[in-house]
Amino acid sequence: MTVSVTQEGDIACVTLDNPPVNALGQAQRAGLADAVAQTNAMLGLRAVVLLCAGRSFVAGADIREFGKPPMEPHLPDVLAQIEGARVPWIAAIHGTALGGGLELALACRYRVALRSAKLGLPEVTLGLIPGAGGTVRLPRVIAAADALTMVAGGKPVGAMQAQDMGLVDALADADLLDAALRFGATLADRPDPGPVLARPVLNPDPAAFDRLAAKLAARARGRNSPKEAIAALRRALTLPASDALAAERAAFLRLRDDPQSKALAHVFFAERGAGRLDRLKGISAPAPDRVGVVGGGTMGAGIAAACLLAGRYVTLLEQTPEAAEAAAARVTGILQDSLSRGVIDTGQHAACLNAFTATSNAADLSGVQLAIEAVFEDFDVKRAVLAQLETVTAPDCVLATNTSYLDVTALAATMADPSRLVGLHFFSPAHVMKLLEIVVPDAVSDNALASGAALAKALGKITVFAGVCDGFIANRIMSAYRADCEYMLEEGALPWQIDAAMVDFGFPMGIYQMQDLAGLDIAWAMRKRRAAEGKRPANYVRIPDILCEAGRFGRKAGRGWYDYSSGEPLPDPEVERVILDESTRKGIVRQAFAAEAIMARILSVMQAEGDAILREGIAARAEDIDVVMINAFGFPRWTGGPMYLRDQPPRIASD
Ligand code: 3H9
Repeated sequence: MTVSVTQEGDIACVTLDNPPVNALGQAQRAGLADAVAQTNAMLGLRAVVLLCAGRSFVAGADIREFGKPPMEPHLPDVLAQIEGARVPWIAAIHGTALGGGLELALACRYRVALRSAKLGLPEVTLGLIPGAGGTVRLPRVIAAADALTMVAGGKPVGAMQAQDMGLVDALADADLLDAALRFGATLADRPDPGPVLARPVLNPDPAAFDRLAAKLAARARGRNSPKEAIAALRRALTLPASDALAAERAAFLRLRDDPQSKALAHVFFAERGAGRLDRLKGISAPAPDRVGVVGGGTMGAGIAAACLLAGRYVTLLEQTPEAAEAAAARVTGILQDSLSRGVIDTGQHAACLNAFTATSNAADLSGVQLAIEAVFEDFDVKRAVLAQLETVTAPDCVLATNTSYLDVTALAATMADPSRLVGLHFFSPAHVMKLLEIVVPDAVSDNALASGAALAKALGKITVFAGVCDGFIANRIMSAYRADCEYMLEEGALPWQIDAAMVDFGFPMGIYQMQDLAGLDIAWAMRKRRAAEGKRPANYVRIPDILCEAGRFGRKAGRGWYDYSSGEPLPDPEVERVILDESTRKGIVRQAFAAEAIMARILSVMQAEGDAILREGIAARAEDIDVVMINAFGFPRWTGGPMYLRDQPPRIASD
């Protein structure tokens, strides 16, 4: 039974129960339609409260049904029945009311929400627009501009903001059902606002709407759905409600078959599947509460801040009191910034500060349950830190290395107990970037792996398990396509042409601007180390070394692949001359590269490296590689990722 009806005095309670997030599939739609018929037939009712069992209100239509033929009853019809019910329905919202879930709540006459609840229409993030009246009902409940932001931006709002907007009629602190029943008892004293669809749209200021629409459309870049969402909102403001509803439904059904929405659904499920590892089935570990971080540079401070923001106690170890103080300043700077940007409130900020200790005394790590080293990327340095950690922490404390490239199995082999070591590869800035690669060395215990995974979940990271190899998944693929881009430079392309091709494809920035932002000197130092170890390939490209020798370390130096003297990245004739000279020196006849040819090459290198990674068992599934490339390097999400894209018909990268 997914929908049940009970009675509390003169109020009926309709409870939807479809774990884990009450997604609306055919059975739930049918159950709701039955509940409308049943409650319509009940005598002496004042109202109906609609609530959900489990951790959340409705998270939307069941995305798993999208690839299948539509099944009756359709959601718009069920919502019309709720809106036209004999007595008003009150949605009682906890957790999240998203997509079809918020549309369901909008078909109710009133909405009561727990303070912690979130409400939103995130369909654009799935390449869709609302398909059950969301674009038509929302601007009849909140101001048109707010509705546009929610529909075309896709970001949910908190219940308190929703109340300010007029989307929520009452807030509850704890007992939601009780609050909804009490709200129901007051209905006789309130003027009836009538069914939402019968109300006029709110504040349809066309000029303000157009300005906001232009801003949101610019942000959409290659994605089709935000532009469709804007068009749907525009129709809702100008057409009769019934016409706008019909047009919204037609657009929703069209977009549901659009390659972008199929790709985005692939990513949605891939991100949720990536954090699963067969060997951990049935094994769970509590997320460590007390975390140690060794090294307080940019990465270590970011990791410490990420842990604090996720409610952990953090002890950060540096080599000297001065270094500990500098690291503490970095961490508190991040926390202050999080406070200023509204990521945390003053209470949470104070709690983070209380939970944080920076020290130069290794013994202070004795009580931590998991310690992450984020020290200089050098095998011997990391080996020494791990040896120290083994002596100062308890034997059951999990140890983690944040190395980007080093052999984690070899590092573990230097330890007294190699089963304690797991790789936790964060991306910088660690408190912002969603991706975390969990690197699985040969000797790691299930418990250490499960603890690392539990910490990642507590930090809200998208996790992907990776085997041990040079660069794991993300950096290995990046190294491969970066190398090929350098060959393209020698063969005839220029950095700004390669960057433009990548941006046109949908990347937020090209590989050369990205390198300039990160700084060219770290990779240069690594190349020199590898050369000293005799690891220089025969067809080595010298161009980046020549730039570094000239002090062109990127944005921070004002010069790198680009010239930043004006503040903006500008193509630089000096860089072009270095590239042309190198082509001449190697006897390469330069040829022009079209943007499509550049992208085709980059994609084929990514896919070939991805295939090698799968063959070697470094990644378990092709979709794990998609998840990594999207979240580490901004590979355009709406294409589904490089591995997914390869199996699709061409031309889905842009509209
Ligand atoms: C829509 O509503 C269209 C309508 O306008 C029109 C209709 C006509 N369907 O994320 P989690 C699964 S479009 C099916 O790990 P969390 C998810 O796969 C939809 N399954 O938990 C996972 O399964 P598993 C608009 C869904 O607590 C499990 O639930 N709605 C759906 O971190 C737990 O998910 C959205 O875009 C679904 N709609 O986050 C919201 N949602 O355990 C999409 C979740 O087998 N959902 N699952 O891996 C979310 O954003 C997050 O899941 C949510 C919970 C915030 C709700």
